[in-house]
Amino acid sequence: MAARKPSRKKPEPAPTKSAQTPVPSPTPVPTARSPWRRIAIVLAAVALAGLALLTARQMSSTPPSPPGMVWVPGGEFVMGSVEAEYPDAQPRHRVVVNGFWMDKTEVTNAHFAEFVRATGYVTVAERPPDPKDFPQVPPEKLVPGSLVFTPPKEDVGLDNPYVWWRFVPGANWRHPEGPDSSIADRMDHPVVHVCWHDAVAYAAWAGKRLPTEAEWEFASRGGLAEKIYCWGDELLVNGRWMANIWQGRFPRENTAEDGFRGTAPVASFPPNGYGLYDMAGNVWEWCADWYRPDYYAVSPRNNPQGPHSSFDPLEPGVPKKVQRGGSFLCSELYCVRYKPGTRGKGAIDTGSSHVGFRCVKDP
Ligand SMILES: [Ca+2]
Ligand SMILES: [Ca+2]
Repeated sequence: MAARKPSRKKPEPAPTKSAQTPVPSPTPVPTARSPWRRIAIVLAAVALAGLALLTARQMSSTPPSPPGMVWVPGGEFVMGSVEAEYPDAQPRHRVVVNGFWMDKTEVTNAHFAEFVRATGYVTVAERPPDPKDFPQVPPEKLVPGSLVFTPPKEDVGLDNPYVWWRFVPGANWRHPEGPDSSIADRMDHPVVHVCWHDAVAYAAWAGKRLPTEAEWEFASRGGLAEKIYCWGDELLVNGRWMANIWQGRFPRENTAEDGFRGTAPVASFPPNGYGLYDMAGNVWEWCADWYRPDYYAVSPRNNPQGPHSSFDPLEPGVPKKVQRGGSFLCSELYCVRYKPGTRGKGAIDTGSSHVGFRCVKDP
């Protein structure tokens, strides 16, 4: 009888790296290579830990933004306008600003209502004017109120703004067009009829401050160098309006092609490169600086804070602060001051239906 040929057991497949079930490894047998592998692993771990620490330190240099704000990194930029019709925005000059946080949007009616609820603050437009400040005005005419844009019925010349601005008794931030108007359906619109003092009071309550004019312009440019608009060099982008300004023949005809005849809810248009909304149009925004038309010739390079006092040759006795960004009343035909290099100004005790503000905060 022939001897039975011993069968060869089919070998087990060798485990592969892709095996789903881990096979318990036997007690490791020291080899000549293993100490070096362990050293390499330890060194790699140390390197990774160092990298993680470095990254954490870098991140901690820009801590998380406070609610509703974005970080605007500091930097150097060219401030001002090349356009000859804006001599107060010349000469263009190089400016460096430090980084800061800025409110993403204009301060809204909802924000301002929260401030008034918490503090009982009464805006300047809600207070009766002091007869000492207006000796020529009969006392019975000294009533609280504010300036409301009131379009004329027919075409008018563009050289006299008093034609379309009217003092309305009882107009204030709660009643933007007068006592019969309301902000009930405009809580997400920018607050208006706030003067510079009102804006400063809000900022102090919020633990913030008003931006300097240089910070405001740097922020509005959104990281783009020397562009005409906050978003580039073209007014319309793919046929779309990029800001709430005016279309039609100012001041009589308002076609509202951009979707809004007056103020718009904040952030109705795309943000700029820093994530800031309405840095062009919607409402003018108060800055911290006094206004002088000749300041750019003497402005320091680093973090300019504005001149020590105000002077506007058009109204020499009226102290004015800078306003920036233009409003829903700006158009290509009249007041193109929604462009980032241009400037506005306003008496510190006077608001109107197209002036608001936003705040900044230091790290
Ligand atoms: Ca509009
Ligand atoms: Ca604005």
